[in-house]
Amino acid sequence: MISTRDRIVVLTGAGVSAESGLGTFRDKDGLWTKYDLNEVATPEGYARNPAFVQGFYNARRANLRDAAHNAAHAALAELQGAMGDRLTLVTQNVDDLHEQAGSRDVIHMHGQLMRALCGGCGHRWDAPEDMQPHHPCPSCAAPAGRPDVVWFGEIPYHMDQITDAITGCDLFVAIGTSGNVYPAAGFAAMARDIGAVTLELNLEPSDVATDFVASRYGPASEIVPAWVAEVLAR
Ligand code: BJW
Repeated sequence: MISTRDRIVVLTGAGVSAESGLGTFRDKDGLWTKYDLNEVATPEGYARNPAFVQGFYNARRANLRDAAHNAAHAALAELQGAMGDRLTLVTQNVDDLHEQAGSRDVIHMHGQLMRALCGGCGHRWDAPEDMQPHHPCPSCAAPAGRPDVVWFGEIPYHMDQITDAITGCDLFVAIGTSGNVYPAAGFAAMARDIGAVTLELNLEPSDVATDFVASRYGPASEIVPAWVAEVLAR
């Protein structure tokens, strides 16, 4: 039975922030039902219409400013407090609600909404409230500022660190992610293949549900605190 003495990797997705009022991507009313992902979440879409894409992310940034973390983020922060470095928290989310709840060293594999990236020199800085196309880089002055998020066709961040954590873990837990987007969707299979226990916590079975040996279904704000309480009690 897994306890706080083991090594745990937690992967979170949009479902962990859904009850904070941030929309998911693929659920009914999700972002990808309202926007064409090819237009707002690919380098090609950005090249076609940078003003539209910057506007999309400016609006997301404004939503995030009004959002507060929920009981699922808080429970994971509590678990990290008890486990220290034995817990690795990887998120696909570009929001900062794990940090708001008190988690540290969160691995943002798809970047961060509140950060900007220079497409020229790679410099990063805090994103202004409203980013415009051709936003000048404060380091190299190139008119190449863009949201520091990972679009389709780009390589997610921190892959070596994530792979190392998964191949050394005793338990891999995926929370609130549809298992639709790779490479994150392949992490459970990677963990299973090295002999780790795999657990899915989600509203409903994900696309990769068969890669998990255990699962619990319900709202993250309920099932995550309940699971964390069990681990802390062992
Ligand atoms: C609840 C809940 C509640 C709701 N409680 N649960 C085959 C193999 C490998 C790769 C590919 C492949 N085919 C195509 C690819 C490439 C592509 C890909 O995966 N495409 C798929 C569509 C097939 N992947 C890429 O391009 C990635 N890069 C890449 O592969 O590079 C190559 C490489 C990799 C590694 C090493 C070397 C090279 C990049 C992917 C970038 C994704 N970017 C986005 C946008 C980020 C910026 C932004 O936010 O705008 O990331 S897309 C979007 O999807 C966002 C998310 O992080 C990501 C995942 O979504 P998530 O979190 O799972 O959300 P949903 O909405 O899908 O699911 C929500 C879930 O929550 C649901 O299950 C609900 O039931 C649940 N839920 N309420 C609990 N209250």
